[in-house]
Amino acid sequence: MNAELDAWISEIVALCQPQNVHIVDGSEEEANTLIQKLIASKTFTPLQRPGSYLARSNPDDVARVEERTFICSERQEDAGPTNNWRAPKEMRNHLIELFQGCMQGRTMYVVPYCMGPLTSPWAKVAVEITDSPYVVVNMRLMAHVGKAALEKLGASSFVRCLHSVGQPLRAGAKDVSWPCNPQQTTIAHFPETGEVMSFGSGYGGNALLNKKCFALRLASCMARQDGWLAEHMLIIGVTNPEGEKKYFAAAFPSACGKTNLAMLTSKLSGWKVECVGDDIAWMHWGEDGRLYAINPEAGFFGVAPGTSMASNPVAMKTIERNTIFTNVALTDDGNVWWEGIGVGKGIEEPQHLISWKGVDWTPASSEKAAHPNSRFTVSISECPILDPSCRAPHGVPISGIIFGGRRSTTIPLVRQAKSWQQGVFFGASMTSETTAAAKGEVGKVRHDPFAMLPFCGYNMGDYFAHWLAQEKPGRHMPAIFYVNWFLKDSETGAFLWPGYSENMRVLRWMFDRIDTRVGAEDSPFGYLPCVKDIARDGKESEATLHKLLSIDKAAWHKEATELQEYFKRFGNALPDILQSLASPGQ
Ligand code: GTP
Ligand code: SPV
Ligand code: MN
Repeated sequence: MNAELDAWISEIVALCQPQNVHIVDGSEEEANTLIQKLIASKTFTPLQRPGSYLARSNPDDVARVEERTFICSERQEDAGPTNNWRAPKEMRNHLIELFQGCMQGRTMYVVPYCMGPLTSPWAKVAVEITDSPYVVVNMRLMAHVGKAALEKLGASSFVRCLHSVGQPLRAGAKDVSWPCNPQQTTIAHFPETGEVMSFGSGYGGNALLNKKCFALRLASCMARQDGWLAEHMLIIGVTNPEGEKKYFAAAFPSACGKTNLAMLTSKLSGWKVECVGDDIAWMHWGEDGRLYAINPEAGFFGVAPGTSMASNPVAMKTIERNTIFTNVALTDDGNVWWEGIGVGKGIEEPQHLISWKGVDWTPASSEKAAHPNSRFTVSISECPILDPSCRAPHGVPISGIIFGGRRSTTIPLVRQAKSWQQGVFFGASMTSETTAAAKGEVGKVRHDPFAMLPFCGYNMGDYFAHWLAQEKPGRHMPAIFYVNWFLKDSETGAFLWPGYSENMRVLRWMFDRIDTRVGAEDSPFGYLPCVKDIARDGKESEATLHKLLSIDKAAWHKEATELQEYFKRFGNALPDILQSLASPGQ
């Protein structure tokens, strides 16, 4: 094995005092054993769906906890004004106390994993140590775990991810189906030493440390140093009726439509979308001057509510088998249910369910049957529209970058940046209403630059500068767009734009803009589409399209003034060009 890994395992065994140690090999037999264990501990309920299971979390452990997530760089200014910071030494001491004996009575799993195709020069191997078998079976679907990763690692150094649910099982104590420790939950990142330590939560990005902790927070620091980009972006291939293909990467905040766009079913004849990834993109410049993206993940961890045959038939097919569902509702015939699942199939709401909390639910219940952040975990290989180049070692060439947020007012359906600088400004100016993907109030507008607010591992001002610095002679800069699917009618509160498969019309406009095959209206806010270029027979009125495509100057002015104020918090780290682009009327 790897000497560094051996030493680290011994160190963690001494600290956490597990009952057993299990080095994960990634085999089928191993997965089956773990699943049997999860069924025995009542963490998993087998479903009437091949190879699929339901897990219900502790109701206090249902989403990422941003206020307990820390960047522990030596200097506070390197974490910047948007991250919680603690001095590494102080945080390490605090965590060592928490981790002391925390795995007593449990098995400690050592999970070597590779992010990115095993054959890719951009792939990275890391190791997660966890006391959660639920985490192991999820990681198995979302990354290449076990022997193959270990072989790729060889004798090299690696990022160390230590995780515990923070609930030791003392002699004679009875275990619970979802052990966790919400009072003490702490997720700490040490970018300078390549470590993550996460204590107390077993859910999603708090516990699957390969995902947000490694592939975004730590990887964004590595990317800054080595001149590449680690981004909260889906990756898709779009093919037009002539058979020409372009790849797009798109950054929307959590629960704002990445998985849905990544699996779009086109209603425009001859147009096709294929999926490379739905959440994270690692992008490097090729020798030909183009930007190439790989998906570091091998699976999806997607939002369940709202997923239906009408909104996302591809996701519905993807999750027909071999899927782990967490915090959805259970039907009386042993299947899954969530709010919105029946749309388009005409399925009626069941008269009885077991809710995500494990209690009886009827249509008269005041609570939701599925948690709004309930999720499915499934291997990307189950996706029926997987792009043929999905595992290409050098990635796919990106022609367009799309930013977007969830805003019920002010931000138009789509705009194109007139330059790379204006595009970076689009990303830096992103705002979105908060969602159930993170603990806290839902529906509150906040700044979420590049959809990276919770995921940038360093000073966001430096991150803006890193993006600006990507533009160099000899490089073919992707076109940049800013979309908003979520505008609402101010009177009825209904969405003005149908979204989902109809987003293909906006993708078509962007595709054609890249080769300037379609015109646009030139404005200080960027290029805006003409109504006729987005319209589709009978879909919505001309008046609605005008509302979607125009800019309310008064609302915009207010927004710009507030943005200038926001930018001030970055102080000297803010590139001058961004402050000047934020001036009203610019
Ligand atoms: P994370 O996995 O948290 O990063 O989320 P995501 O960005 O992948 O979001 P996802 O595609 O799962 O969508 C989240 C929610 O937004 C779901 O409830 C969707 O139904 C809804 N949604 C997605 N696309 C659209 C759209 O085009 N229009 C509208 N109105 N809702 C959408
Ligand atoms: C997100 O919140 O952006 C997610 C879910 O993709 S989690 O993995 O929990 O971060
Ligand atoms: Mn995400």
